[in-house]
Amino acid sequence: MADVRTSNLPDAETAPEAPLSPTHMAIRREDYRPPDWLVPEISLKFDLGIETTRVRATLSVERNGQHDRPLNLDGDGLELVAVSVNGQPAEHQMDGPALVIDIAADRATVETEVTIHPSANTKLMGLYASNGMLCTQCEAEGFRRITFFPDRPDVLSKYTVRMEGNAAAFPILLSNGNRVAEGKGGDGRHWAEYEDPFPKPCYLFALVAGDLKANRDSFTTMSGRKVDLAIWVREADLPKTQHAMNSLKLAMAWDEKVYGREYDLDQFNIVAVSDFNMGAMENKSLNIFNSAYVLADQETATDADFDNIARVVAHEYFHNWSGDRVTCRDWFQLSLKEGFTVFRDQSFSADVGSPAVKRIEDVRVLRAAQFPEDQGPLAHPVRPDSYIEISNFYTATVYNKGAELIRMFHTVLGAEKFRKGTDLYFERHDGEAATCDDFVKALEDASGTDLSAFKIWYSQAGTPKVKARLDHEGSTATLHLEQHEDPTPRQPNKQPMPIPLKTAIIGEESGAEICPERLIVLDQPKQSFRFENVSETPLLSINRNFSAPIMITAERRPQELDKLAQADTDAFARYEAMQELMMAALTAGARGEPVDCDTVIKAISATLKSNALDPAFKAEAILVPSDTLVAERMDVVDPDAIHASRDRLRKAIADARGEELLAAHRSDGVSGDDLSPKAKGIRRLRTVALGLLSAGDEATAAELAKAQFDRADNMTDRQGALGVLVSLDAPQRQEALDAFYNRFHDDALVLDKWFALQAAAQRRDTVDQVLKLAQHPDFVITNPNRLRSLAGMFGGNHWAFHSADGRGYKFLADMIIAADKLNPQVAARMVPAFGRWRRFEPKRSAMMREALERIAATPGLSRDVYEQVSKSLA
Ligand code: 0A1
Ligand code: ZN
Repeated sequence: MADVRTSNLPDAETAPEAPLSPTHMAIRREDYRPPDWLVPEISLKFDLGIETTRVRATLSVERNGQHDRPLNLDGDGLELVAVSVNGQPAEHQMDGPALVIDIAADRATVETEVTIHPSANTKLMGLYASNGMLCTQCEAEGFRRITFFPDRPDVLSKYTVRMEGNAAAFPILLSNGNRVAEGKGGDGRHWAEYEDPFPKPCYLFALVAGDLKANRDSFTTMSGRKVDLAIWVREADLPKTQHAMNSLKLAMAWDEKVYGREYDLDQFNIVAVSDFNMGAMENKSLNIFNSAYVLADQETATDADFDNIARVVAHEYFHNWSGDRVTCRDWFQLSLKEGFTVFRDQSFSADVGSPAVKRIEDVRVLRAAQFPEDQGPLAHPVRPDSYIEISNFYTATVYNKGAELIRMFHTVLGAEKFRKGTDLYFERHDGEAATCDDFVKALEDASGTDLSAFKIWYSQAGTPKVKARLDHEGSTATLHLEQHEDPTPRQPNKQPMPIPLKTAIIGEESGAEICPERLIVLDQPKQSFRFENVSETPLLSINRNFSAPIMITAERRPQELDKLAQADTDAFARYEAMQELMMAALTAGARGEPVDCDTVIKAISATLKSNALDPAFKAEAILVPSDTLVAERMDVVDPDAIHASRDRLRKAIADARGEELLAAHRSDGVSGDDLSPKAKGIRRLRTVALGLLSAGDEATAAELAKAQFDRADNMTDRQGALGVLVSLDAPQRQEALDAFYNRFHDDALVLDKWFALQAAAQRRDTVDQVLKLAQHPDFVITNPNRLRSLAGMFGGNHWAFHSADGRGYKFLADMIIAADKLNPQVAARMVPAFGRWRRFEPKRSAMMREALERIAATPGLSRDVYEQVSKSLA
């Protein structure tokens, strides 16, 4: 480890940025300066209306340090009515959208009054209207769309909030903290006042006003305090809130047990809204959620939906400590709260479900979303060095790779020392805005371990590639490892990383762990490690449980992988062996080389027949890697060749092992309301087996799928069956789609599934279907969930999006351009589908580039989309 540098990569810092337009300037991490003025207290008064809302803000401001710079308050789209300082009308200037006030004294009271227009707010940032209610989204920079304020996370204030509005339109008025007063006004109006005792950055401010009903419950904390819990939804949705409530209580108990973290206020509210840019938001004591992560029942939500709700409810709750009590100094430190909180929610989901399956799912997400990001033009470190629009950095790198980084600390330190470290971190930085370095320092100080070498994971972008080879002589096996880091944008020269690899040796004959698992840390470009007492032919089991977020190529024969797939003592490594086996066949097929289907078929058959494996694991293990994952392994991507290779392998499996797949498909004995890991596993295997069967005899598979669809007493089976049917050419396809639509068209979240399933269909005419769906009366471009269901889902449908005639590219580019005029944040999140254009065969590569250029040339492009397209083209 001694050789690994942890400095900030000098060559990278001086490398040129993407070309920037003068209005779209980059913000740089190294330019951080503490705030000129602090705002210890703020009082907000809202006169609420859907069309127009009036906001009066009273800020107590304090000069921070010795300087004579004016008070600079961020604003965005605010109509200024009045400004005063210490009660007197004040001189002020506008610097672009910001309000600048010269203040002679070191302290002052500044009052502003503005009007804003929630119903015209299609960006869904700041205060906006959704389904007749008003709600806020302030992370990252939405508060400046509500009032003038130093909108940065290192300005922490105590909030008092008074809301007044029509009692019939807004019977429920909520904000952060405790409700301290309420009353009635004239003209059918009423008001409520809230105080939040914990100083917070403005991105955690929230307000909700609307006609909502609550599912109420309570939780008694470990010190015996009773917390009132409420989940607020429209009345008709109340029956769908119980799973979210159960998840919340589980998360509260888990954070006490595993991290010693207790909830700190008397109330905790969750509100579900149907128009929301992201998943959910951790506003102090008033979490606001995309309704997709709150509402569920057996009829309308799949097992995956239930799991996602538990995960997101826990994630937002965990932010109360990792995010709210300790927040980020600046947005470059975003992973301080997000990477850590994702690690916490992953650990929670593993503990309440099946740890092996959860790890497989997490790694699949990482590979499908983060690895491509890390190897493409939008690659950035977990702690980025610069950004144009911070919303573009809520990425898989900051969240999921950030979580892997925390996991590595956990692995290297062990659970006990890691916990000591987090205890110290929370104690040391409570009430502060901290940095990633502060986090590592707390882990180091509490554990007495030098972690400095690992800090390069924060600053160096790109996925390390490791080659592994195991030699065997006498009773010694030697593992030879080599690491390599490719250049990424603005980081042309890389340094070796410390890579913690959990490694064991399995005996080929005995199938036993002949050298028990040990943690080795590869921290040189090349290194060898010895294993003694090797008494039989050794098989290499490496990066067990995916201990490091890397790509590893181990020299292993198909027969070795087959053996490991059955015998490895680490469940994740068993899954990996199976995936490697399939991946080798798929990439060979895509390159037009001979394919060894037999070993794959044998391994799948053994997995299906095993009595030792549970159904959920079997389903994951036999799932053939997606086109997207295969494309990541190809030097030149030809989507048709990849798709054909995958179809051939699936067909070979279906033809050879139809009976076993049918048995797995038919295995039953669970009812739809059984949400145990076992029941979920049986349902998952049922549909995965059906999917494989559909690659064989289509007509039979269509019958089986339609039977599953018709018989289903739960959404998992129903959606699973429809997901298979949509890709088939059988009469049952349209029948099932129509039946689904007719039954669920009034339920927005289920209708999203109807759009998404068709956008994900593996068919030659998917582009045509998607174009038609974009004209469907139920397609609403202003609703982020609906837009993602159609356009976002289509962008991830590798074969269809990359259709050779370029119509997929045209469709998505048109959608991005149209959406950008309404909601830049959501539009920008669809750009990465074009990001890897350089890796495609020349015809598609040129068309993808043209699509990006056309978006770039659109007049009035938002900062969000501009940053993504200009970096993709650079
Ligand atoms: N902090 C939230 C994510 C989030 C970020 C931005 C948002 O507004 C557009 C909304 C939510 C989380 O990690 O849950
Ligand atoms: Zn988060």
